[in-house]
Amino acid sequence: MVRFIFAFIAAFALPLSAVAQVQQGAPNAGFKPAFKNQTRAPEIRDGTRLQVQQIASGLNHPWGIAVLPGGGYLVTERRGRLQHVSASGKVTRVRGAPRVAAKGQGGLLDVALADDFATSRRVFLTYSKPLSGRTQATAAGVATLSADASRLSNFRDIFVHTPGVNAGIHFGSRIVIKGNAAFITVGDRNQLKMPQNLGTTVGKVVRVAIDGRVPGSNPFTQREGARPEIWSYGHRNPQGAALHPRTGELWTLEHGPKGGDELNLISPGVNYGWPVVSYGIDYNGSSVGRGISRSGGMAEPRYYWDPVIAPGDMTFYNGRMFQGWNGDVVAASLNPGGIVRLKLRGDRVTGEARYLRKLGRVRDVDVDRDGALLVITDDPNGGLFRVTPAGG
Ligand SMILES: [Ca+2]
Ligand SMILES: [Ca+2]
Repeated sequence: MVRFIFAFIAAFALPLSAVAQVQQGAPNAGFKPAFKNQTRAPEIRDGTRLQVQQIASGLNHPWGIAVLPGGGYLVTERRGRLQHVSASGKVTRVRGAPRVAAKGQGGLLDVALADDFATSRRVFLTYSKPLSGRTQATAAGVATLSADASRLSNFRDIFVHTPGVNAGIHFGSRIVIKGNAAFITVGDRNQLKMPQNLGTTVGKVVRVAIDGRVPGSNPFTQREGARPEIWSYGHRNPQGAALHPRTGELWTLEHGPKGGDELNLISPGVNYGWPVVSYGIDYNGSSVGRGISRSGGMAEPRYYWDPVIAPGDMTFYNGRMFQGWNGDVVAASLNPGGIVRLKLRGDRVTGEARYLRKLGRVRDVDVDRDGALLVITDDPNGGLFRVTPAGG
């Protein structure tokens, strides 16, 4: 009888511990986390199963989605086209987008609507802007969308990173609108000295007013030699950003090197550490800088992945369709692909789950008007998909 009980416990206990974390590869860097559940949090096991419906195909490396309040979507294609996708999936080009430097990871990148879009029809785009001397910069601009969604008019920049850099990678480039302010994430453009240098807007999160002026309340407006647009610094390649629906806080997702993708809670004036600290290692296997993951005065990521998820954009689920998901982070993954869900308690992660890896490289994720999830896939024949709970 005793032997039977032990056998029963062993049989029961082993699978439970084996599924405690999301299945993933061995760590690349293997740093010790700074606090419990900073990485490899327990797997969320609430039985959610998902189904996928394709709305549109033939999108060329789509990068950003915006959900139109009257139905339909705007989708950027990296090569430089803005597309309107109707609710039934008809794709038509929107004229009037800016000329882009479609090189490497650069091109037409994010799209967002003004909070008062229903009346103003204002649309924001981010892109890699061609500058003189073969350099480019992450830029953001605003334009007005025609009533029939066929045309943007009066496009003008509200932010251009400085100085221009000749590099085809790490543009960052999410834009998040909060009333009269725009937060724009700017990657390091492969310039390792810039993220810690307050004299440049490369490797930063910036905040500008939606008309392009710099708010006097930004953290470095009084600091001599600092760019006044800077909101936070020490970023590598933040390609995800969203406002928490309850607290209004800005959260970002950032590509690390090999290992060390980060979820950050952004506070003004704070240093997020790149390239001084990282939970990853260089692609060639050597350490980043001095090979340390933390240092005084540099903010810890709220969560990190090692091996990486290669994050695209993120959203906070806020809807009625997915029971138990409200307030959860939903992140796009380019590699291994699909979507990643994180459950939060305050600013700590308590659980992780992954879904839809079969979709491959997901660049953006959003919530549709009825609470369905929307994803776009990064592919020459990319798709726009609606994701809903399976069964019921
Ligand atoms: Ca960091
Ligand atoms: Ca998005």
